[in-house]
Amino acid sequence: MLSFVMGMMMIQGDLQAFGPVPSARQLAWHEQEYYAFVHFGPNTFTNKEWGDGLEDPKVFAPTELDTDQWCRVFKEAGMTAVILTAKHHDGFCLWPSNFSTHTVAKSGYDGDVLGSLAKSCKKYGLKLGVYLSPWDRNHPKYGMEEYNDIFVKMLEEVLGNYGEVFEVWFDGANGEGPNGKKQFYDFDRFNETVRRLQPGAVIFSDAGPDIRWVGNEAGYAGETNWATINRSRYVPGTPFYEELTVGTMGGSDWVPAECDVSIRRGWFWRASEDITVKSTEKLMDIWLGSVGRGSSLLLNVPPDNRGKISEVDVKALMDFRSARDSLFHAERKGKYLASSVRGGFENGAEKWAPADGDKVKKLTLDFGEFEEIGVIDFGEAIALGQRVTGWKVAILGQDGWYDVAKGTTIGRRRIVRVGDVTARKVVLEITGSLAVPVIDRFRVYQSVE
Ligand code: FUL
Repeated sequence: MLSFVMGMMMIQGDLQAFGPVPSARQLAWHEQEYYAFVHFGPNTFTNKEWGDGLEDPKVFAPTELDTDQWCRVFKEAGMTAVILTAKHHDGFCLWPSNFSTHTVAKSGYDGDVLGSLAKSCKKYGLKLGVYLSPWDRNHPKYGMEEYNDIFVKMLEEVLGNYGEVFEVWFDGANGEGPNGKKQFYDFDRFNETVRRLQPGAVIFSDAGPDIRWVGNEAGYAGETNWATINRSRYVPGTPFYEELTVGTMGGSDWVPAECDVSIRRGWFWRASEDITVKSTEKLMDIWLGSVGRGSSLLLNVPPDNRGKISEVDVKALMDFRSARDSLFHAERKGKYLASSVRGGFENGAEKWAPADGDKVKKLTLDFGEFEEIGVIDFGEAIALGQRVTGWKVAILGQDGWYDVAKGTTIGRRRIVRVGDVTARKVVLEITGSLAVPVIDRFRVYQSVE
């Protein structure tokens, strides 16, 4: 049983936080795990990935826009939140902004897409996030200091009028505006605005401050995945791809990675890419490579030109949902037994920290009889910092003991698929750590086809 003393970050016994630890807003974010990205705008109607900002806003004309349908689908898919491209690089605002003429108010659609999504999110119990591209290929003031004021005012509209926002996604792209000029973004002001209006929201950009990009758009975190990096190395627009993917052991800042990827080839919907919608096997591999490595998965599911999530995407999401349900079909409970137990922890419990001097550091789950198992799911108590540098999982099968997996980091969650095997005991061994390892999850499940 972990019991936290507010402010001091101490738990029962003598354990204190090690290194940087997540803030309250980051801890809440870590719980989200799997949520939807929604790229929607004029590009949905022009078959482009990057609109040039010269498009007639009237092209944006969904005939059956239904944000309830989006949210119903996302909820049934097992997602917890939605992040909408409220403004992409073309500058088109999906809310009727007073600070641009390139908005939904001048479009072929009569309504406020962000407002409608905010209502649907409430109705279906999903959190709402917003993507706002600082790069704006339409705004006449882009490239001038005044544009920073305008961007802050847009942020104020988006963050002040639509209820609680859980994440603000600042895209890193910085190209030329309509007059050929580039902008020096005032990120300090942008971030202050988010903190002022939405203190609970995490801020995403290439390197935080709260959440980092994972360094690729394929949806995978590194096999080794530290939630820490050295943030002072970064200035906007210079991502160190390798560090973003893997993090830095002993890094000075808690900035966990978010894995973003699209369910289809492009970020925006187009009919010709229906055949590129990812298979269940691919989505599962991505999920195991993101959520299963202690990261989160931001899966883009773009609405079509009717304004609905298309049938093929809905089917892919539901098939993937049932594949996850089958993987985690039934928990196989047993008795926990540790090689040693630190004062303050109960022996026989899933939450475990070994005593000093324990050279073995093993937590065993004993089913008492042979069981079919398919997946092993474990994690660290990250509120105390990320500690483990090496782990191994072994199984007692009908022919004796054998190793099934080993790795470096654990972090919030590690998921190891073992195929269908028979086991009487499963052992998690900690082979290296920066400080006393603190495990708060060690579960085993039977999978079905
Ligand atoms: C990138 C953008 O340029 C793409 O259009 C997309 O929005 C992706 C998620 O981020 O930086």
